[in-house]
Amino acid sequence: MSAPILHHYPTSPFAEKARLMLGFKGLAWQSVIIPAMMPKPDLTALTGGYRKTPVLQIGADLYCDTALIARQLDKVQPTSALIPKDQEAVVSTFAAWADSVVFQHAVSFVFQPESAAVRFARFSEEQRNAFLADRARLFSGGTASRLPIETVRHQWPVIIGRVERQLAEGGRFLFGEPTHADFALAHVFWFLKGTPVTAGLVDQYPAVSAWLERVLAIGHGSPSELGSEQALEIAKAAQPLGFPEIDFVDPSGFKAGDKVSVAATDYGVDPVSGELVYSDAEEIVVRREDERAGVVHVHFPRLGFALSSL
Ligand SMILES: N[C@@H](CCC(=O)N[C@@H](CS)C(=O)NCC(=O)O)C(=O)O
Repeated sequence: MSAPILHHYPTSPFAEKARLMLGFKGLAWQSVIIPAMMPKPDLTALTGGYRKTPVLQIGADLYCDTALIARQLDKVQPTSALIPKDQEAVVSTFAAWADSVVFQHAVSFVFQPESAAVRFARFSEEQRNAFLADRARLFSGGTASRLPIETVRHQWPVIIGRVERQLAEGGRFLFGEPTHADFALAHVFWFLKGTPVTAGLVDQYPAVSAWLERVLAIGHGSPSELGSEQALEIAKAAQPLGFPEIDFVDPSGFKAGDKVSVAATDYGVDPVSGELVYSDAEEIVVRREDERAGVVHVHFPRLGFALSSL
């Protein structure tokens, strides 16, 4: 198996989640730095249109969304499971909540005017406008919308207070050993701590702060740098992986061989078109061909993604 390649950029919270999961697994990985906004021509040549950050590449297989990246890392390296089989429901459900509800709270806090001013301090006016226009496009057409700051302020003590009370009882991690749930929550708090205006939303909770230090101390392992052109060459030279024999029947009647498009439903809803080659209860895989990337399989989680006929 070729080494996992993470397409990411330093300030992305979901990328931080993936970097920590790679560090936790102790895998040798390669790092491709991608632009923080569109266009991302080398990334989308691989994914067929999916633009969110991060994306994990293993040879000619592309894994979109950190929920699926966690599952794939468990397949690559089954020891120290991110999603232990006997905690599947609690860990995956908690992680999905952290990645959506808690993250959306953090987005509203971080982009409130006082905090955005600090975050954008080093941007020129042109860069700031370009970034805001890109993020407006990112959110158009999806179900997610920016939560009002009054709402997130009002609800924050519930969200972080529950975690604080649980951790104050003495657990080093949320559910025993570190799992997908810890990384899904930690990247959101890391995001808040990235700006002095929002850091206090985490710092005033001592048990959460001590837990966050433990999770971040896991680190990123030791990635080696790779250019995006080289990542494309690696994909082109590789064959996509095969699939297990399963008897899953898609509830909407899709079958292997159908021409489909897959898109996130919340934001970043750019569709990826191709041939459905595999689907199970968790995952949807589309085969597509690109001049520069060759034949690739693009993998998506079922949860949070819609499948439609072309
Ligand atoms: N559900 C996705 C969310 C990813 C996400 O929202 N990433 C942000 C960066 S933290 C993003 O894509 N922003 C726009 C961009 O990078 O172009 C996941 O788990 O990977």
